[in-house]
Amino acid sequence: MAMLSFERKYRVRGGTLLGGDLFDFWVGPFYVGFFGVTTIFFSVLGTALILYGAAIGPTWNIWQINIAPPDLKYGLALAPLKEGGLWQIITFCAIGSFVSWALREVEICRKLGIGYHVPFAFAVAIFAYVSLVVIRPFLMGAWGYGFPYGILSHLDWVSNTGYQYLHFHYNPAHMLAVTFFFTTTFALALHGSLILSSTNPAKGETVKTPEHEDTYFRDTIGYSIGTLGIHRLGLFLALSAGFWSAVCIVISGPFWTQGWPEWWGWWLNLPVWR
Ligand code: UQ2
Repeated sequence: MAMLSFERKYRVRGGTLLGGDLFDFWVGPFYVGFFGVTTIFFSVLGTALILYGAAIGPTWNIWQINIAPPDLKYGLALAPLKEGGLWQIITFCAIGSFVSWALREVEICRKLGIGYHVPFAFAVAIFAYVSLVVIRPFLMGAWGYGFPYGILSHLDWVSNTGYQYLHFHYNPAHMLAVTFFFTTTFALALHGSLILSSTNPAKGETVKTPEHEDTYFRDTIGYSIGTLGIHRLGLFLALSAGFWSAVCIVISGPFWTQGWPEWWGWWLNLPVWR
């Protein structure tokens, strides 16, 4: 296994949020910690329940397996196991394991003495998921508004939910989210291609420095954001995509019940047109 020379210096005790020294050890290259234990617990239990849900379902066709949330009539109550209760426990396990993983990341950051950027970024992804299966269903008054766990079934849910608002692309927060997703891929294409080109020079030439990378973009578009800057920009773009995704679905229903095209009536209704 890789054992970098500086690992000995940073693989230290302490920095734990919970459990003190109790779980403060490694298994091979992996830090355990209290939240490593809870991650394993929730992910094993959740996965087992998904397999059980598939086993009591009508198919093993990987595309068609579906674990549905409860009927709307159950509101925010617990549903019988085979009528959405399974979905509720699986959702609880999913959030339990995602949050455990984020907190394990926090503990590792504390050991290393680095910032919390990685767990913070992961927390935004968790927020996007929680907005779909907890926040919006809670605001709408029924767990049944959560999305089903299945490959095709969750795509159908997205399609149906979108058409309930006539044309989801008119949702301004959705517009922002899509634009941030596209800009993220654009920035990563610029960055990945630049790094690969400078680290894979022509035969007989040496690997190039960031000076060459800066100069490439100054020569082509007159501006270079820099080696640190591109990573700050990438993080900002990616987090914004996740954030506006969460906003665009949470406002659909709880704060806007008409079709999204109608929302643009505010523009047509401006007093300046009269
Ligand atoms: C850059 C730079 C890098 C990069 C990239 C750029 C040396 C290795 C990709 C160029 C990026 C710019 C100009 C920003 C583009 C803006 C948006 C919104 C996509 O300058 O510095 O470091 O990887």
